[in-house]
Amino acid sequence: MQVSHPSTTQISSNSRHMGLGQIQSWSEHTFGIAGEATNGFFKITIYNESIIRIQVSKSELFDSNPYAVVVEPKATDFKASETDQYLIIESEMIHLSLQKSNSALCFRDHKGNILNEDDSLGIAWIGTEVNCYKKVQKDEHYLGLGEKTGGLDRKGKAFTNWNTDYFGYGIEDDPLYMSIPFYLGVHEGGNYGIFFDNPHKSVFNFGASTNRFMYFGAEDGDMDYYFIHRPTLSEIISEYTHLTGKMQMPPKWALGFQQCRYSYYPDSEVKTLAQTFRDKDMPADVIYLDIHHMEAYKVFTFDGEKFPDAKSLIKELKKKGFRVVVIMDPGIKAEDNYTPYVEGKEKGLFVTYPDGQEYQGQVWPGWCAFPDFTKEETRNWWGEKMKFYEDAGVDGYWTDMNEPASWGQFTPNLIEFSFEGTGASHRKARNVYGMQMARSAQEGAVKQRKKERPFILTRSGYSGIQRYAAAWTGDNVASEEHMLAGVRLVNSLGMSGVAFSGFDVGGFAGEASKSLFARWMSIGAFTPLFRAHSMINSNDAEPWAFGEEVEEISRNYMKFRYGILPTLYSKFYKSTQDGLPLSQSLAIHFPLDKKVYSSAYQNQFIFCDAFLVAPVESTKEITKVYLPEGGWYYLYSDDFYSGSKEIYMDCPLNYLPVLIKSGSTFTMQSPVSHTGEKHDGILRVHVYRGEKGSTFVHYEDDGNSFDYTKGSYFQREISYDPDQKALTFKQCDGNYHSDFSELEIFFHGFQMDTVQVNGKNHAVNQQDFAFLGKLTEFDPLPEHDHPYHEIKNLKSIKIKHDKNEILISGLL
Ligand code: MIG
Repeated sequence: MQVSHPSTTQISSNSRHMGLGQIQSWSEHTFGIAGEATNGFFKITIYNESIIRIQVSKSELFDSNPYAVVVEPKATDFKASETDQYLIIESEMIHLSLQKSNSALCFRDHKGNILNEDDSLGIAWIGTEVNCYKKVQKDEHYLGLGEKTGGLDRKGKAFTNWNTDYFGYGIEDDPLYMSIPFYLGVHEGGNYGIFFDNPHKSVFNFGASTNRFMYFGAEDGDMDYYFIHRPTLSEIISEYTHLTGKMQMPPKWALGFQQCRYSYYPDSEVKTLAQTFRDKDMPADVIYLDIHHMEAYKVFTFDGEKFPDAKSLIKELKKKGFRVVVIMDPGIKAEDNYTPYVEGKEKGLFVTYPDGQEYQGQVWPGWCAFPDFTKEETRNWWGEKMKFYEDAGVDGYWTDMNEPASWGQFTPNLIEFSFEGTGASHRKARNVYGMQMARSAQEGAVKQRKKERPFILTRSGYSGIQRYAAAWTGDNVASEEHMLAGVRLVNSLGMSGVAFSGFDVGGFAGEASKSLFARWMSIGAFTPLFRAHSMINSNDAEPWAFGEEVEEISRNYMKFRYGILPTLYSKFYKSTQDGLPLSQSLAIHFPLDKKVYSSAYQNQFIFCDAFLVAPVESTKEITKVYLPEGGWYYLYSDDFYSGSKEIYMDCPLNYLPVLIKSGSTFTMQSPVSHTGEKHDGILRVHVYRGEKGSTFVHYEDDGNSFDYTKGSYFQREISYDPDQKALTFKQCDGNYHSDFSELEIFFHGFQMDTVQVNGKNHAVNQQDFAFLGKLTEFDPLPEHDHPYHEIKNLKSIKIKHDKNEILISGLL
């Protein structure tokens, strides 16, 4: 067969559209098909019944990214065939056709519904740039794409993936710190996900400046994407994390409240800070040391004056139940007698110009060399250097500036990275750099300490970052709109595999008003990462710095957060298994419900599968809330609303609108001042009457070690079945002895006076109950109106908790 290849000179000099062209030949390989078209090569690989990988390259040697995908294709039944016009490849879930004349792809579900199809322009190049043009399906919505600003629905907008340090970004600005080239498509024909695994600078255009198509593409490299189809978005997100990995179980303390500031120093200030949390009865677990902990901003040092004895300081903080997280920036001061610099230089671990000269950029310490984290040797070396912090007792690491950032914010593209030995320029390596730094921090901490789980928080990242670190959304601004934008960012990150994320509560740049801070704290309590932070030279921004009202509101929500620790911990564990986020945009559950995308409701989300949170500006006293189908209980009073409607709801500053999904269950514990403190041994189980039931998987382990991976955990299903009118605690799994010896079960929305526990009658108690404390009635009158809600006559029982099955029936 005659195949004509354009010469390389022609390609590089011709900056015009060139399609993949006509299919010339094809053949089957173990996991799919591969072949040649007029202008390039293609390979289609069935990863499993719901994932198909599409690769198109100008070279027979496809260029794949070694960093994101962690699984190999698994042997899956598929059928490849050919008609006059098409090549067809089918798995159980996906039917894919490839039009021979122009190589355009069309993905259908097994019923024949079109899920996603190429425009006739298909996959094509413009010089080195490669793009894939897709038809927009009727009423299609686009979701996800990780840390992207803007609305929940990405339609009509274009986004760039190029990790960028963006201080005080606006709520429509792009790009930010992290790149996750994965989006979800939703329309009547079905749901799908596309993960474009090309780390070069890439673009996703969902219809900006064009009404013909949507497209995604990159400056260089291959067209290499994974098409994922399952019926629900949850399953698609799960499959995406099957490809790119799941978060590891964080230490329990990382779920507590975290206090940061740029920067707390000297040591006496840090001690006072810790003591103030305890004195004020505000639970907290983590204190951060920002860049002032270092001597002249040199990583792996403590400033001798500000922190003369970091080890003793950390020891003292630990006694109070605090953990310490230190910041690490990648830049290493280029200074001849500074050991990390000398070593890195000697071992050739730094990024260089193509002629071998060390690359330097300016950051806090002055001119710096940059460790090449795309090289295993560098990652290991950095991990060993962390011994400095490990010896001082540091518990967690915060990898900042890892885009990488430097003054001037414009790294020259020619500098060279190892890219696991294959070599790559900055164009290809930038977007994965931060992720490899976070990886190095995680692996380093695990290697050093062996027994304790580390916590890593990163600013930059790429697809798969969830395996190594939690993420925060960088330098946000103290404004109402930023608070809400942060919720969307977290929800979007969640749809993109990053389950553990948060924003700087209170806003990093600028000054939060009293009400803004209070509202932000209440939203933060329902965010996977609950961390307050603020900028250098800004006013104090601890939860007590805004006056008594704000302090009381903050305390209430901090305590509620600690109350739901058993739920949080269980749901974090669940996420390590299924990859699903803790904060779930309503769109995940109701993708075809247009209301979910409206500007009024796009910020709403479901937290821990039970709490419907409707974030709202602190300046509002009343807000509209959208209640999706089902029934909903107002958290604070148990007032019941039937769903599929919009309601007006009061949102006084002391009550963030939160509703509980009928039929759901969550668990709580007694108040503690930090996650390591012993609770009273009673697991409070809150069950909400509903037409549909649910299963809550309760999970416990020691909270800190890796023993759970060897069976030392306690897990059991708690199932509420409205048809059987029963709540069942299934036989427990695992050999960890539960921390809870008793169960107190609260029945919300139920009427009975007696239940049967394992067949025996058991009287039901009844008392008024409040999730949040009553606010002091300050004199003179407070600035805001503070109503007080209680749940009247809440029914409950108390019983023993052990490993055996418990059946509670007669729930009416
Ligand atoms: O150039 O370490 O986003 O959280 O406090 C600023 C100082 C560097 C940026 C981070 C911010 C941190 C700050 N860092």
